[in-house]
Amino acid sequence: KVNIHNIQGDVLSGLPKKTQTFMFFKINNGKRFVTDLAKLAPLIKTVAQSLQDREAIDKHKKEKKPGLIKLVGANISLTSTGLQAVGLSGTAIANTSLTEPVFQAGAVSDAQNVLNDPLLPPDAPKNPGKPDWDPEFLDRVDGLLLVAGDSHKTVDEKIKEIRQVFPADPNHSSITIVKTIVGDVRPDPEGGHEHFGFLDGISNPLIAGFDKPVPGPEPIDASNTLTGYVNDGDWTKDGSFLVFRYLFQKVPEFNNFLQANALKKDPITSNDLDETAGSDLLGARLVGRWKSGAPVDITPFKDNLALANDKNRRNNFEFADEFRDNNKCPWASHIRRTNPRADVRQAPIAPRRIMRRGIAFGPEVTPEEKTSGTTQQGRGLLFACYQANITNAFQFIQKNWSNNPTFPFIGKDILPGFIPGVDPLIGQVKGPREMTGHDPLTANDPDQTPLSMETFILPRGGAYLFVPPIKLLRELNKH
Ligand code: N7H
Repeated sequence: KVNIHNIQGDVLSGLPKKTQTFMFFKINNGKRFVTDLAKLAPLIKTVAQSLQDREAIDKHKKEKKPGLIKLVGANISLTSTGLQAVGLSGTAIANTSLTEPVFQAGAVSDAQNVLNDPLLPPDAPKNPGKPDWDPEFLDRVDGLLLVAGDSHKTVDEKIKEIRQVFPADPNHSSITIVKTIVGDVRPDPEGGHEHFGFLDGISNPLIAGFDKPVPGPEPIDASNTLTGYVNDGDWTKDGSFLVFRYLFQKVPEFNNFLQANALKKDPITSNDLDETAGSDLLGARLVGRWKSGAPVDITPFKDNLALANDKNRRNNFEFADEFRDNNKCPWASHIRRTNPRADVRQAPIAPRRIMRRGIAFGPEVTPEEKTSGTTQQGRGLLFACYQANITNAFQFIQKNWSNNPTFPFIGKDILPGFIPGVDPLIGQVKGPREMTGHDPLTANDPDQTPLSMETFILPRGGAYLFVPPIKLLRELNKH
């Protein structure tokens, strides 16, 4: 059983949100910050409180009351430099989860050396050779305050409360906010859909003993999401690691690409597909789900809204039919890459699972953008995910699965000579961005022409953060 009073709310239940403000900060005075953290602790929403919020929302919906109830929650997390500023480095963190080298080295180093983020040229006037990110993320970032709620007004009120602990004037505050980003759930009918139009937030790991079981992947042990469950006496117990990625999406370009490469024939009837049907089928095969959320492993060639809306069926698949090939769902597709289910049955998958808590940002595509087919305003996903160890989870997914053209390894036995290619959404490679298996008519042909893809998702920032348990926020001054 997990201690729901000691875990920050976004980690397990997720803070309910229509909007979320991310405030990245630097610590000006470590000692004073430690004292301030104890003052901040009562303003931090726990899992127990988030669960109450969710119950209140359910009740409100059941009673068919209009509007949204006023709800807001704040969480805080620290990067490795932030932990250093409060004395949590060296021997102070020996034998705890915090020694993880990838976390210690930080997000910039990982993006540059491991994840293949696009880099600034070697002769760039500023930050040469560093990831091509917004400069604030290349500079020191010590922590993140996030505030999620039903409206900008409620969130701004909570930020005012937080500002009593951390006043805006840096001479009177232990921190300075260096970057603020606001995410917003898209307006209806696109609520819950990310900017490419696909329903998001369907598949997250269920925690054994915490979440209500739903048909689908086996629940995982809490130790895969929460820190401190492996070593006895680890005071990081009930913490977690947060990976944040500031991901811009090129929506008109993505839509044009789907149209230009629209699939031509219905694989069942052999009838010609019109452009819309052909591009929808291609999109579904790149993601592994239709825009509705229905998984192509269950409904490969035609969307199915009843399936998409059925929580007991829409995540209940394994990519494990008798062939296990690219016919129904390409090996490269985004959801098969990021959670390969039975494709990796030989190794434990639980340590790779991430708790995703992203939110969209930026405006809807404008008519001008649609006509010109080019992005003029920034939009995308404020990607956020929680895990007990970044190396085993987020980094592993991005590096060993999404970026790796020869994954899954079972492919070698099933279709010798076949190269699956990279995750069409987030795969980052130095060479050509290609995938195979996109067209059902040639899905398993080792000699097919690969689909050559532009980059549709561009990282512009990121941070690796530790989300302390509530007890540690209160008692850090004793450490
Ligand atoms: Fe992905 N998208 O909208 O197209 N993602 N993702 N993701 N993603 C998923 O099943 C998307 C990103 C995962 O358990 C869905 O809930 C976009 C990163 C994982 O079956 C959709 C971006 C990473 C899953 C998208 C983006 C992941 C998943 C289906 C960036 C990690 C669950 C909805 C802008 C490295 C897989 C659902 C499972 C699902 C999209 C980024 C990972 C629609 C637009 C960076 C683990």
